[in-house]
Amino acid sequence: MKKILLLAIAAFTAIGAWAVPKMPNLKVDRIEPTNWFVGMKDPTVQLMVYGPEIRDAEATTTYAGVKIDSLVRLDSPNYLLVYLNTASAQPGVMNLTFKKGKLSYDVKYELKAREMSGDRRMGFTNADVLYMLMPDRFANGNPANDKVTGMRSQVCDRNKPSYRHGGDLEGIRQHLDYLNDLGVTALWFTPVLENDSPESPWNDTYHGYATTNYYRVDPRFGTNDDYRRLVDEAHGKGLKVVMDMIFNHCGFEHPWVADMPSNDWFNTHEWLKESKGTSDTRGTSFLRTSYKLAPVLDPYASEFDKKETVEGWFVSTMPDLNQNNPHVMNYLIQNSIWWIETVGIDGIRMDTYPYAFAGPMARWMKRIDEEYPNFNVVGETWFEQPPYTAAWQRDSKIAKENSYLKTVMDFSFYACIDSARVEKTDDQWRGFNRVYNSLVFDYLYPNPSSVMAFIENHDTDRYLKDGKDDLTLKQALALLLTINRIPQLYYGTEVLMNGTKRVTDGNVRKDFPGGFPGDTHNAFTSQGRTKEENDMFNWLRTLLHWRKEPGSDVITKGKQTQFLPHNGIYVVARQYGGKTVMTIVNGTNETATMPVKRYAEIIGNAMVGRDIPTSNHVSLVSDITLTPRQTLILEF
Ligand SMILES: [Ca+2]
Ligand SMILES: [Ca+2]
Repeated sequence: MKKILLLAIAAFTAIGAWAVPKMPNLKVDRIEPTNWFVGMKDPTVQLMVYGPEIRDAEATTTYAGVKIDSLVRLDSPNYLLVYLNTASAQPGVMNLTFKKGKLSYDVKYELKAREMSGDRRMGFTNADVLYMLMPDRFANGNPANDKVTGMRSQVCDRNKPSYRHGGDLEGIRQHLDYLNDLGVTALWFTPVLENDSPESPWNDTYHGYATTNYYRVDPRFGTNDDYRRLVDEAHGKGLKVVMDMIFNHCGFEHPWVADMPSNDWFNTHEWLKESKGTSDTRGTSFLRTSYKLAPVLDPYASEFDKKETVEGWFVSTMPDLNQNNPHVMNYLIQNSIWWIETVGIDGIRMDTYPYAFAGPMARWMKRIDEEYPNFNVVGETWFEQPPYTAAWQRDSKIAKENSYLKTVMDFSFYACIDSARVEKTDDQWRGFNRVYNSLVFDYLYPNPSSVMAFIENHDTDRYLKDGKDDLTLKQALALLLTINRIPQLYYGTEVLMNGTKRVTDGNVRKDFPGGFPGDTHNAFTSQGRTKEENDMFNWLRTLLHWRKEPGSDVITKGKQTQFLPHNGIYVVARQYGGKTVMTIVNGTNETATMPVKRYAEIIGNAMVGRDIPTSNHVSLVSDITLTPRQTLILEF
């Protein structure tokens, strides 16, 4: 009896729900891109319109020169894609009218004049030295934005290595003179876009790789206007800015996750669920990527392995975007152009490059090249064998398809230099032999001068590990800054910052001393630095400033010659316009002798060389004796 009554109530409730007519609704919550630009080589733009049940609306405009090419209705009722053609439009605020039955909704949409024309000086080359930093960990210029009301995380705690520490764009802006004094020429900082995720032990958000809004700087770093101001001031001081972007995935709290625009917006995979049954902490089915990039280029790779790498999620909080959906890719391509036009960035560092679908990524690179021929993009290609990374560089003869990616990262150099730090250079495989053997493969790169090298970054141990050994650090930096590469430094190397990932990634992402309120140790000033820090800073500063001199085109254009390590000593030379630079490193912990006759083809008639960092003069007519782990960068 009781059961029947309950059923009756349920039936009544259901009928009641049917009986109440639904209020018709038509409203636009947001449009992305938030504005667009006229004068682009490709005049079409995809507007992603967000609004409850907007999918079934019609869209019109009466703005002169703008034509609506098509409307694309996705699986979710709450998005509508409007493709505009702006070929003959003038800058101004256009009207867009959305209509559904008798309902009508008007919005204004701005078409700005294009600011960053194709011939503007931009991009970065081997004449630059990139300085990579993490905004949360470099300097806190505005303690008022450390916690922002309304954000999901309200934690800012410098005692916790995996939580936010309060650094921001203002902190970077306040230290541009420090960076200029050090002598770097370009800044790459980890992503600055909104990462509005809850804080949890598995979900640190300070690193910025889980975007929740592609058109907004995270308010804990500042505003979009702050970003523009920082770029403008950096340019005023001769510093370029490289923006870190992620096309492979977004953050779990991006609105696309709760309300998927289309069923194939993300790579979700029923087939993977069945085969591995993985689910994340929130119960969402997903498959983690294997983190193995080999299958992407492996001629023998199984379809399973390829899919797992490219379509698996990076982590449970980073849903994997499906770039094969052309609307997803249009969204991402436009987003990169929007930031170039809006803040004037000089380059992009693309995260997890081979984890995204290669074809659509190549389409992106071609589009950027068409709009900004001088622009440069470096892709994170984390594989430690040069034949792999070489295949990702534009115009590679060993790739199946052209990536059109101008710059790749040299993880081989990183791995070799890391091993050479502790290994004696003796047989033909160990120590600096590794670096020699790695550079051999430059015959595979279409453009070795456009490969980016580094000795550490935010994802690796610090070069120094837990030590402070500046002798091997100087060896690594001397090679990094004189071989045929675009060099990239990591913040704090200049003041001997160390740490390993053994316990937490936060240990390789420590706060820069002096960047935070209450710091008693201030490494931003020579007075605040210790003697050891000043020794390292000044050594590097001298080398970086020398590298910027007009006469240093021996570095950018010079022919490179390397000698097989002999007596434990590794020598690489660069020569151009009658000038020679010879980088000499003693890869042993003993005194070693360098017989000058062996290097006669480089030394020629020169009698003496000047060591660039110390200005000491070294005779080239008699054999050179090197102290344990000594470095010389001789110019003659
Ligand atoms: Ca702050
Ligand atoms: Ca992917």
